Amino acid sequence: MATVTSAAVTIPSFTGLKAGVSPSKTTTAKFAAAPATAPKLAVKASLKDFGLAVAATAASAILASNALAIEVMLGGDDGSLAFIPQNFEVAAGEKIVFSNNAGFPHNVVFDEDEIPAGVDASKISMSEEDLLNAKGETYAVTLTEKGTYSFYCAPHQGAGMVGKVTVK
Ligand SMILES: [Cu+2]
Repeated sequence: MATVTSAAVTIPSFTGLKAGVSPSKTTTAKFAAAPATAPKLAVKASLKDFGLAVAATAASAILASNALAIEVMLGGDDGSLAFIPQNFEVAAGEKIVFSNNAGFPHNVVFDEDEIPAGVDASKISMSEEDLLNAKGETYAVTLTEKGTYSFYCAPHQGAGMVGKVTVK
């Protein structure tokens, strides 16, 4: 009940401020006030859409740090032993970040018989004994040779934890 009331009060007051401020500033001194008014309005708008603004900032921060990147989860929230997504495409040179999620330990091993000719599986794989043991641990790889690559999780290959990526 309290939240509904405060929301109902807050939103009209924002609207009231915006409607009241912008015309009076602009008419008073067109050239001096106009540049000052625009940033103020922008700030109010971002406050009003605070949740959206935060989400957008987080997303752009991630994009900025990995200009091109795709994230693949290791293990589903439902306990499934799988790569999610299991079959996907990337651009040549796009970073693939495997992120440990659930049902670990996991790892990422490319199948030397199911990768493009000339690619060294050992250079793009984790070693079979190397495992991601905690949630949030990652293994990142960048594939530059076009073609299809099959990979698996050594501990769970028998349980069907396999995946495929097509580099375009
Ligand atoms: Cu696994």
